[in-house]
Amino acid sequence: MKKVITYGTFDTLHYGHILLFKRARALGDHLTVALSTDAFNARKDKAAHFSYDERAEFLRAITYVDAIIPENTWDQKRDDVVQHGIDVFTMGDDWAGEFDFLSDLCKVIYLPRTPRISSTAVRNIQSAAE
Ligand code: C2G
Repeated sequence: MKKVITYGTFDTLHYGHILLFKRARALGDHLTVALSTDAFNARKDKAAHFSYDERAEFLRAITYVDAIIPENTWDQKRDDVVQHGIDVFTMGDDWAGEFDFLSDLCKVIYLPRTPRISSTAVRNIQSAAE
């Protein structure tokens, strides 16, 4: 089984995230999503609208996602790749080059980011509609 992993906050889930999961899953037979915890979001200085449990609930509803693990630190990726037997690490290309250090352990692929959509944009649409 070819295992793929990707990392992120995935707040205010939108089709950019869904397209990422779809393409990531197509790189293998199993996709693990390392979901940023609320504490790690604080370290990323990223204020998520939804809690870890709520964001994990969203991901569990997505057919492309096979497993969810918590992302607690920047430094856990190498251990994750080894412990979970990961063959492919993938992220959107706004991260291009940032994780090449994993290439001795697994394939590293950056996927084109979906244009014109972001969690911030979705939140702005929501607040404008209220
Ligand atoms: N993404 C995308 N298209 C968008 C928005 C996001 O492809 N329109 C991708 C990003 O490139 C990223 C993933 O969706 O690969 C998750 O994005 P975020 O939830 O913003 O996660 P981020 O803050 O980038 O956290 O250790 C890595 C970090 O946890 C990544």
